[in-house]
Order: sequence, then structure tokens, then C-alpha cells
Amino acid sequence: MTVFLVNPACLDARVTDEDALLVPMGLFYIGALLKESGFNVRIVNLAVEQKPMDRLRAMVDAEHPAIVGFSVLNANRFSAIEGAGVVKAVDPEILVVFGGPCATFLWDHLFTTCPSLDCVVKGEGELTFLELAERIRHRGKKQNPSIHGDREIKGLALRSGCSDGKMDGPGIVHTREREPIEDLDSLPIPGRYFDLAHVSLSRGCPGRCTFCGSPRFWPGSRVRFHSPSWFVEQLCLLNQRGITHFFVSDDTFTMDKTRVIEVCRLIIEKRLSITWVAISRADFIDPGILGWMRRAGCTQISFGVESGSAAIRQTLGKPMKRERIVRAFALTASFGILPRAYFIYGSPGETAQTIDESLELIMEIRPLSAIFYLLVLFPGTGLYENLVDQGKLFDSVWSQKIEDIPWFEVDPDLDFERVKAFGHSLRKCFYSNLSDFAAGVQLVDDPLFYPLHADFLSRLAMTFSHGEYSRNPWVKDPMATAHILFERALAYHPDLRAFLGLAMVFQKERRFDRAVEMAAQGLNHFKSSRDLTICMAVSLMNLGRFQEALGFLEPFEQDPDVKVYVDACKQRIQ
Ligand code: B12
Ligand code: SF4
Repeated sequence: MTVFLVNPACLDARVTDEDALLVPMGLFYIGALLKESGFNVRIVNLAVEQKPMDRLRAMVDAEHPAIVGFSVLNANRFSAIEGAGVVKAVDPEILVVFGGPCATFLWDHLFTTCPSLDCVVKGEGELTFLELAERIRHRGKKQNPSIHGDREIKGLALRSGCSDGKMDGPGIVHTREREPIEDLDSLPIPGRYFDLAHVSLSRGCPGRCTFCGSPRFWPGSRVRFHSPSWFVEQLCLLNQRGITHFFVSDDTFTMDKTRVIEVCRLIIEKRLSITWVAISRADFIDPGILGWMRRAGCTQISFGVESGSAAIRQTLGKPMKRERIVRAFALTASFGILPRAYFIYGSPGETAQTIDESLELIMEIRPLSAIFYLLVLFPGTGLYENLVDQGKLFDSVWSQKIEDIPWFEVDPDLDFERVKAFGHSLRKCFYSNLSDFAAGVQLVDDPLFYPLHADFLSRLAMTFSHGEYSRNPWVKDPMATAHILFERALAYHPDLRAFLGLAMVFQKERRFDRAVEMAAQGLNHFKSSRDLTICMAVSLMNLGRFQEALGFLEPFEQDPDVKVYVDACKQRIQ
């Protein structure tokens, strides 16, 4: 029996944001469990299709799945609704299921607006969906969508007449609530069946942030974990298939220090050559854990700072002490892990004064990366539910073609122009001071970390010389910053990226003699580096030293990229 698991497309086109095109991790978890139970599973990513509905129609027509499950966020709900219609138009007997945060909190609205929707899986989806699929496998498609059986399937909302259960609203019944999966390790490893780079060690968060859907989606303050060995086994499997960089997507990865250190110990013991980034909170960071994380390949930790105003942090449900935030950023950077700050603006109570406080905090924490989000509302968050309770907002608002609701639209004290100006001043402050933050970063003086410091500084330098920061007009003299950082890197340890980067900076400055010197120093350490060799040859060519350049290029003559240079040298020598 075939099951389709679909990632619908977001409403707004995202030209540069590849994140929004990714299949959510939960679909891989569900897919792995179904595969292990003998189902034929197809992951369908509509977000990357030019004509998503045509593609879906063609696939359903060709493969006739028994069930099509859509992973629904608020941003992609219209694509899910349209997709459901497409599926039913091909074959009305196919069971259409919605799951994910939007389906969990907005099931009522979705049943009303999507006649093709048969049932909603609320919350954690693996076991509910598996039982549903098994029921259909045993009873056949014809009897669906009656989920009737000897045993009720917990965790569902479905149209009446489909099952016994508790009636809620016109024609919708709910089965009993499903208990959380106690042993997350009992789930098959998604990486055994699929290629994915987003992984997680836990489910849930002890936080209570009022703008975040996580606390109500993964209810209870109790966080559940995979064991370190399960987690690292998945990394190994994925790494064997060529994935070398991971996004650890736990809400607060460093919550259980002992477990995280064990994860790091296993990564180091297995000599996994990977890099990874994680998300944490300033109150779950200390030098012990950072040292382990850095040695195990962690290159960046993101912290939700949210605001420089203590009052706004309180309103947003994150009453974190300022000193803790400052300390977490300094500590993280000192271990050569890039500290990234998430700020939110346009919050309840936001004024020019609170924005000034955020600007001051930016100057104090000196983040090396920052993302500034406009506060938006989603169902299931404290802020949204309060407004609904007060009768100021209704779920019917989601009939409009919007991905989310900016807070300023419901706040008489704010308006678009003011909020836009707030965002502008935050971004300007960060980017125009970034060169100073980066050049002045203070690192722990421990020889064990010197090679890692060189790696960190040269990566950071690259973002100024060739990456994101090199193109940002607010960033002051990015090349000079790159130069300082590459030199600092080499003062710690011979680092291939730093030699190459510095040689390329000299090339850009047309100081080819210095570029040759730098490439030569690099080649002393990294003799077989193709990139350094090419850099050396190109610098020599610019100095008119074609014969020497040819000497460097000849070992790589077969490489089509190199052949151009070889031919050019030969021409000039003749
Ligand atoms: C990591 C993450 C991302 C990663 C996702 C990487 C990946 N490949 O998974 C990235 C950075 C790409 C991302 C992007 C976005 N995200 Co995000 N993300 C998260 C985060 C922090 C964790 C998600 C996660 O992996 N959880 C663990 C897995 C196991 O859970 P899951 O994927 O939700 O799946 C489970 C259930 O939801 C359910 N389920 C899910 N789908 C389905 C489908 C079926 C058929 C069934 C039966 C069940 C089911 O069962 C699954 C297994 O138990 C959550 C917050 C949170 N803690 O949940 C926000 C969150 C999901 N993201 C959110 C948002 C807004 C976005 C963006 C729209 C942001 C943007 N403006 O672009 C984009 C949209 C991306 C897209 N594909 O459409 C919101 C969604 C709010 C809402 N109600 O819609 C959340 C809840 C955060 C918040 N603000 O509260 N995100
Ligand atoms: S924002 Fe982060 S810390 Fe706050 S509740 Fe959500 S996941 Fe937890």
C-alpha cells in the first residue's frame, strides 16, 4: 500500500530563503516508521515544484496512494487545501489527512474551508498516522474513511459519521488524546531511509514564550529525549551518505548537559568529520558544555534574545536576565562558536525607547550573526489565543491569503511605518558594527583549541571576504576585516582556508607578490591543495612569471578548470 507524505508550498514565494523549501523533519520520522512497517512511502515536496498541483495530480494518478498526508503550517495551508482537492478529484476514495502545527491548532477552520479533508492528526504524528494506515491496509480503501474499528485511534479529529468519538463543533468528532511517545528511541531512525540534514535530540521545551507554538504543541513542561547513541547513529548513517553539515533543530539543545556532552564524546570517538549548528537558550550555557560542543564540530549556536527591554522580554514570556544573555554570548564566542542572536521587534509595548534598549544590548553582546524578526502571530501561541479569548481575533481570519498576522496590525499603538523603522535601525546597528565585533572577538587561551580557533576565525573571515557580509553595504570595510581575521587565524595554527583566503585577499588588492608569498607558505603545509596551487599560479601569471606558473599547474592539467590557465601560460611562453 502506498502512502504519500506531502510538504505543501508556502504562500509567499521565497526566492533566496532555501529553508522554506525543506521537507519538515516530522515527515521523515513518519515516513521511516511507515517504511519499517512495510508501507511504500513517497515524500512529495511541492515547495520545490514549478507547477505543484500538476505534479501532485500526475503522481497521484500514476501511483494511486491509499492515503495522502499533508504537513500543514500556517504558511503553506492554502497549498495543502488545494492539494487535498487535487487528490480527491483524481480519486475520492483516497484518505486525505492533515498534520503539523497549523492542523493541530486550526482543525476547525480547516474542516470548514477544505471539503476534501477527511481527518486531522493532532500533535505528535507517528503512532496516530501508523495506526490509521494500518487500519486502512486491513480494511481496504473502500471502507475508508470510516476509521471504525475494535480499537479507537487516539489523536484524531474527523468528520462525523467516520468514527465513534467526542463531538466537537458541527460535524467534527475527536478521538481521545494521544499520550506522548515515551521512548523516542523506539522510533526508527529517519536517516536510515531518507537524506536529511535537520536532526534533533529532543521534543518539547521548558520555556513558555508567548509568541511560540512549541509549548502547546508539545504539551507539558517535560521534555523527551533520544539517547545519545540513537542520535549519533543517525549522524553516522547520514555522514556515510555524504552529509557533512547538520542543523540540530531542538528547541533548546543544551538543556540536558550530561546528554549533550555524551553526544559530543561519541562524535569525537567515532571521528565523525562533521560540522553542525544548534539552537539554545542563554540560561543553558556554560564553559564545560561549550568546549565539548566545539570539539565535536559545533560552529554556531543561535539564542533567542528577543529584546533589550526587560519588560518586553517579560511580555514575550522569556524573562531572561540581561547579564545571563551577555555572558552566554561572550562565552560562546570565546570557544570559537559563532553566537547568533534572534531579535524580535514590533512587540507589545515597543517604543523608540525599547528599541534603544535593544540597540544597547546588541552593542553589549556583540553577536557575530543576527536575525531580526517582526513579531507575528500563529494559532497555538499564547499571544494569539489571548486575543481570540478576548474576542479581538477570530480563526476565520485565516481565510485571508496571509501566512501570519503581524502583531502591529492588532496593536493600536503601532503601525507599519514605525515598525519598519524599528527593524531598519536594529539591522543597521548590527551590520555597521559587525566588523568591530568580529575583529575584536576574544578567544580562550588554551592550546587544545588553537587549531579550532584558526578554523573559526578563517570561516568568519570568509563571510567577510566572499560570503554574506562581503555584499552588505552596511558592513564596514569587509575586506580589511577579513584580512585581520585570516591573520589572526594563522597566528593560532596553519589553516588551509586562512592561507587561501589571505592569498585571495592580496589578489583582489592586486598585491600579487604578497599573494605568491602567502600561497607559498600555505603550500608548505598543504602540498596537495589544488585551490592553493591554482591561486599561486594565477598570482604568478599576473606577475608575468608564466613558466613558474606552468610548473605549478602541470600536475592538475587534466582538470578542465585548470586547462584554461595552462593554455594561457603556454601561449605566453611561446
Ligand atoms: C526546525 C524548524 C524549522 C526548520 C525545519 C527544518 C526541517 N527540515 O524540519 C526550518 C528552519 C527550515 C523552518 C522553516 C520554517 N518554519 Co519552522 N520550525 C522549526 C521548529 C523549531 C522545529 C520543527 C521540528 O522539526 N520539530 C520536530 C519534528 C519531529 O516535528 P514536526 O516536523 O512538527 O512533525 C511532527 C508533528 O508536527 C506531526 N506532523 C507534521 N507533519 C505531519 C503530517 C502528517 C500527515 C501527520 C499525520 C503528522 C504530521 O507529526 C510529526 C512527528 O511527530 C518548530 C518549532 C517546534 N518546536 O516545533 C518551528 C515551526 C514549525 N516553524 C514555524 C515557521 C513559521 C516556519 C516558517 C514558515 C518560517 C518562515 N517564515 O519561513 C518556515 C516554513 C518552512 C516550510 N517548510 O514550509 C512555526 C510554525 C507555526 C505555524 N503554526 O505555522 C513553528 C511552530 C515555530 C513557531 N513560530 O512557533 N522551521
Ligand atoms: S521560543 Fe524557544 S525557549 Fe521559548 S518556548 Fe519556544 S522553543 Fe522554548
